[in-house]
Amino acid sequence: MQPPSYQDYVSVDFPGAGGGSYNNNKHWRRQSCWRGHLSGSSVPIFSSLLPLLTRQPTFKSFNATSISLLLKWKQLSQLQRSLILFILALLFICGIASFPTFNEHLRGLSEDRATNPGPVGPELPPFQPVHHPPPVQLKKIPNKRGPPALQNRSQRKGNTSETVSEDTPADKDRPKVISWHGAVIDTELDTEDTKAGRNEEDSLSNQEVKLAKGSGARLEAVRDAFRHAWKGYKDYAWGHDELRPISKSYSEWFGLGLTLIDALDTMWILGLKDEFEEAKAWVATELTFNKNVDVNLFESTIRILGGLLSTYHLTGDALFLDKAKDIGSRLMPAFNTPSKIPYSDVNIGKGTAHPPRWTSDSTVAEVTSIQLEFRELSRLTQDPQYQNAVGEVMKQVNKLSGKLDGLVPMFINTNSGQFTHLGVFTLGARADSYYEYLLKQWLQGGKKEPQFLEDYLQAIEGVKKNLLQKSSPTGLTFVGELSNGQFSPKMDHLVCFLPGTLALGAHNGLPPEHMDLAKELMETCYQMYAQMETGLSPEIVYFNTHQGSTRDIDVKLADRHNLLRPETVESLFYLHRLTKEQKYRDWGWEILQSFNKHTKVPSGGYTSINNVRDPEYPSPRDKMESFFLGETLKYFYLLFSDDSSLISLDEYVFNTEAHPLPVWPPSGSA
Ligand code: DMJ
Repeated sequence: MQPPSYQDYVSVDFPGAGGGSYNNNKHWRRQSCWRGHLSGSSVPIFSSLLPLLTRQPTFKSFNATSISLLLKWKQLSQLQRSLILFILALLFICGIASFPTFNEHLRGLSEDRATNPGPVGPELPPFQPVHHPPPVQLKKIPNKRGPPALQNRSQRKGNTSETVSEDTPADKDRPKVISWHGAVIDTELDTEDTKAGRNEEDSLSNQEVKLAKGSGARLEAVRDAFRHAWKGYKDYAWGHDELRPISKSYSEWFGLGLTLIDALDTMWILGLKDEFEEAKAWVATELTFNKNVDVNLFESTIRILGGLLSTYHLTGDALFLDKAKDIGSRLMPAFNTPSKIPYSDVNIGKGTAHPPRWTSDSTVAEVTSIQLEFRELSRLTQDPQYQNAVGEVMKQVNKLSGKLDGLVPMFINTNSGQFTHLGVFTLGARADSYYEYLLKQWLQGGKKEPQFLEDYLQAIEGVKKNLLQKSSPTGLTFVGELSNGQFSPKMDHLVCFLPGTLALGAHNGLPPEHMDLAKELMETCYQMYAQMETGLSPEIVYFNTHQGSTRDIDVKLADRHNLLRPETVESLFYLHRLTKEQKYRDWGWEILQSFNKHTKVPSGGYTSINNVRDPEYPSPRDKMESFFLGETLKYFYLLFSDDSSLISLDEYVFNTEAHPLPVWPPSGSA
């Protein structure tokens, strides 16, 4: 369907649980919502006006009450009457002008999926859904919604280039460099994939093109998606933090080229040499951290420090290590707090740090999910200050009271070092990657730090005991939340990292039941996509648990957005890599096609959307998050690759932004 000719955004801040307006998981972000969906202030006015709009006065009911009203009216002064008439006239005009918005709100509430004319008000240029000719392909995939079409993109000009030379590793601790060849070799064909028969790809040499063709159409589809996303970034946001693909502009968060840095190792892994070289040139000549800018410690650690470290490991290029050292040392002032629990924000130019304006709390996930990166920085630089700082945080959190069976609250105070807002437990926003990093620190260090394992195992038991339930009617296993003893069947999409983490633990010798649970939760996360009309998951779902429910999953109006998040694809990658079950790939393939169908912007880039329940008009938010390139597309590629030595799970741990860091070799070995 055609989008509305113009759109009207209303920005609303949603207050977080006890933490001021810190919101959107780990981001301080305002959420743009469609007026009529969320802007509640207009609703009461229109509700009261509705009778006036829908009913005609009838003189039949001109009864005693009406007469007494008339008498009262006559008792009013001229001024009072004029005022009342003026207000009524004003309400009437507002009502007429806003009736379409109110009408849309009602339609949203009743889950009516009829064509949506959209709200009014000029702002952004219209979102044009990509035209989808018939699929290239491939075997039919079972899909309740019917298989969405894969876009048949125009073939690219042959522009072969020589194989990149690998820098000699300068650091003996650095594990093997993953070459372009390593990146594109797939030993077996994906049996489901037919060869796309494309022309030579612009980023690969002849030899590599052969290899790329042999690696299957699904891998090609991921490369195409990446190139399309990159085109938008390059054309409209080059060197800036995030692409705004609808308005063909960009947004700045830290002003550090966030998308470009987050995407570096993805380009390397996907074998996109030309794109990588261009981005590397920008890092070499343009990227500077000597800037008077406040950055979020967690976000810049996982995306920038993590991205630079992993690119260094994959390429062996010292440029990336130098940049990693620079940003790493500039982030250190965050740890200068009374408790040594770091502040959320650092000014990397001035060397000052501070908590958010409204609180001295930090988020538990944020202070406990920077460890892999700083530990690795210490190992590479042989400077223990980084590891010591993040290790101290883990030591303190390990001993704190306020946990429930290994589950942690969501906030921690930077003055006292104690948990705050006690009694609320979630595996979603503000706590999620605490659990992920317990397991991964244990793996990164070669399984020599038993405290991490102990805490992880205890926490998983805590999840099973307190947060795990089954939905009705079909019995999907889900992870809910607990608030002062009260269970809520709410699950963030963010929780979908958990199946992958559980599977990784089971692969490393933890109880096999962890793998069983991983599989059950994987099915649930997949259903969060499959049961939506666009085939894309909302940000948050609620599961029905009472007998007699007709559907398992409910979505609130405010939670219908999809930010192109990676967690489900990430877990599909782990589950497939570790079980080899084909269904995980097929689920991923469905999801990729849904992204292509509903979030791809014709002029380049992908956009997050407001409404996963409206396939006709999913309502673009005009933002491509850096993690779409850093994580989502990378995990898609690894999911479809048959080469399990491509970022071997025995040699690397992925940080929470999908940047692979090496498992440390036993001391003494190279
Ligand atoms: C990413 O920045 C990371 O994966 C983080 O752990 C969670 N939020 C986003 C992706 O959803």
